[in-house]
Amino acid sequence: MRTSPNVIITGTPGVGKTVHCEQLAQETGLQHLSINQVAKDRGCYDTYDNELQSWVVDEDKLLDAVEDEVLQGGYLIDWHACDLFPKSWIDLVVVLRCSSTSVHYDRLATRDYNQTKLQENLDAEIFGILLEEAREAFDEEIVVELNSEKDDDVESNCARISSWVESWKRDRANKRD
Ligand code: DAT
Repeated sequence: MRTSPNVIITGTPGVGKTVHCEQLAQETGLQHLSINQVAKDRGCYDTYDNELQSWVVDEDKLLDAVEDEVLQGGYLIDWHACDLFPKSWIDLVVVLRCSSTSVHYDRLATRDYNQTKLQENLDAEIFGILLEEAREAFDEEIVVELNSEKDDDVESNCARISSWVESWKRDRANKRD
């Protein structure tokens, strides 16, 4: 049984997954598992999508690559998709949102994205695609939507997630006693 939870931090590119995970790793001691990095380091890429300027991940390879670690518990899983992870691995799914399209645009404009990729990401955020995917893949009570527009949001979101992690650990410890 895990003694530390696994938390998915998901959302459209540019919503703030990396900044949240870095701060949360410090606050909670959970480990930041950047799936982009894992896929790159462990050769989980399949093909390259020229139009979207991105590598397509082989999901089976990726799950095999992280399974042993994630099953130990204590990971912040940082990726734009969440519905591939088995339900039994995951204790909380945080979907970050950027409710201002102009703020989101400004963040993505600093990246080297072509017009198709930029627009696709802005649209995905406007339509809440990743929130919908998370709600379809996991039980509704473990899916939390949090806004990430200002610095203050990062602080309050991380405080909220950290306190959830602490109470999850306390509950688990009590169950073991
Ligand atoms: P992601 O990992 O989801 O692609 P990121 O963490 O790299 O996103 O954030 C993209 C940029 O936006 C980065 O410069 C940090 C900034 N940012 C994200 N969330 C923010 C927030 N709530 N307040 C201020 N800046 C934020």
